[in-house]
Amino acid sequence: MQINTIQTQAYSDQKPGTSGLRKKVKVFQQAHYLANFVQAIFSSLEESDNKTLVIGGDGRYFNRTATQIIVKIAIANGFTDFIIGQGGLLSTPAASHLIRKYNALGGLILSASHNPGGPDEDFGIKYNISNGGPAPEQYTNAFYDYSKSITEYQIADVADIDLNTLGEQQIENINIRIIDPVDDYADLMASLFDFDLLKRVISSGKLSLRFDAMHAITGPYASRILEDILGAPEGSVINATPLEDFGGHHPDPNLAHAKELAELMFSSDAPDFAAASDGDGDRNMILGNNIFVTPSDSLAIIAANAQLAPGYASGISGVARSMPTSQAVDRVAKAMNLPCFETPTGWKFFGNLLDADKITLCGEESFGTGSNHVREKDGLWAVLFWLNILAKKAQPVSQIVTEHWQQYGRDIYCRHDYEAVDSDIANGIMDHLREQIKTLAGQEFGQYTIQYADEFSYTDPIDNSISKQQGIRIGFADGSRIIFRLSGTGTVGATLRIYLEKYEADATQHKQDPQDALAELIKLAEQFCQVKKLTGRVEPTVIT
Ligand code: G16
Repeated sequence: MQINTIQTQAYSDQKPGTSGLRKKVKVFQQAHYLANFVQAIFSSLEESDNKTLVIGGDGRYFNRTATQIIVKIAIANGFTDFIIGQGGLLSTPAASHLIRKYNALGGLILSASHNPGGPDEDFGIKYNISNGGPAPEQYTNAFYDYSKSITEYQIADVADIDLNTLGEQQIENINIRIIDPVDDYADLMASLFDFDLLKRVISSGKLSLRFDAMHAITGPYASRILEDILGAPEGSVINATPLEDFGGHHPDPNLAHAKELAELMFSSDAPDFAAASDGDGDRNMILGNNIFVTPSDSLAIIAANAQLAPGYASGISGVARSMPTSQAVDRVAKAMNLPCFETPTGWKFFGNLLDADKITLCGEESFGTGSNHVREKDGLWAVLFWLNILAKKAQPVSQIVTEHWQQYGRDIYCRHDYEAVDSDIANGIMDHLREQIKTLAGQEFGQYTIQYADEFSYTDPIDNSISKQQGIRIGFADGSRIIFRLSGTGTVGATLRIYLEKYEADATQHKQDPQDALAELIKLAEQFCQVKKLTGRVEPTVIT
């Protein structure tokens, strides 16, 4: 087999963000752009005898082209065994599972998650390590460093592989397995949840549901598991066919982008339960008849009821949440006498805690929930967990949520995003906040007294690595918080995220609309960061 060495020029913008390298498709289509980054990954990895690689993506535009390029560069770099989802498709949690199950060295996942797809939209690539989780920062920093001075890459001169036909293909000593993307994942889910019970309540219509796959990767997974295996009536999974442009929508499961589903759940036709997932299948949104469950509450409720699912019946070792996620799960952990960790935003920060069995469950406000079953957040897993809880408790979602609040109090929560802000303005806002936090502690603003103001820095308790500048925190004496961060996943300008949280112990106040309950904190946030004044915007781009 001929291996060609191609001369190339370095790009300066290949720094991975919160979750891999995400750019416009047009950026990835520049000469050698993808090849450079893939070579940078392989050249940065330590020598290993393990030559197995998993490859799959969410099916967005450029997925197939990228898969062919990656296979050829991987062959040239010594990989001999490939596990690839049919059609180049794998959900992110399924890819994580395959890396673990087949002891691969790692995997390349092609996705820009919840960002829109299509020739003029976004593409992304990330490397996951042998534990199945996203490469930690020491890896991604090494990829970036290599990419800045790359001069050549290696690529095998072989024909495109057949991505459509299940089974094995051989190119000399190279073994390529095209597998069904859903099979292994469905088996894993059956091992964690009570599928017999779920089959009974779902197929008999006792528990009605709607799942919106948003024309993204979870379509085939949800159709197989919810309809074929668990017996939900045909049509329970909507928008089930993955499309390269997600039907022109943002495959982002939140109240803004899964609007139709949200409207259904607040109408008289609402089923008992509804959920949606994102482009690559790792996020989830949970809804009940007449109620939206915030991701922070969802994590807390799953933790409090974990023993109801067979895979977690023997107990959980601990929990973790990203720093901007509400403190609801902390209250559950305290009551259950479990350790609770606060990590920076990014699933990669949970990996070490999961590997060391310090935690079993973890989650983020950004619609991500997961456990030690894989090393990614997992949308359908969260849906099945909720269905398992609903089936066991035989109560509506709204009752489970309100009773949870009665027991633990409610962390009223919302996030305001200002998208595509000029990067200089956004950086100026953060710099100005950094200045202000030096003197904020102890100051009073209306009913709120500031207890602390700092910039979050994280020391990983397992490997002691330090991650600085992970968001500005303003904490109040009553436990309320305002947090400011710049997103690490956007592809246009900068996205300022403002996270607002207020603790309410009084059950008579639990029905409040978050925007009303948080009104004073929202005003204070603007007073500190002045994003409206500086950008001329009148409201956030998205409220979740
Ligand atoms: C990624 C990360 C998550 C993070 C989210 C938002 O999710 O895996 O850990 O919470 O981005 O990050 P940011 O606030 O920096 O935009 P996904 O679903 O996009 O891969």
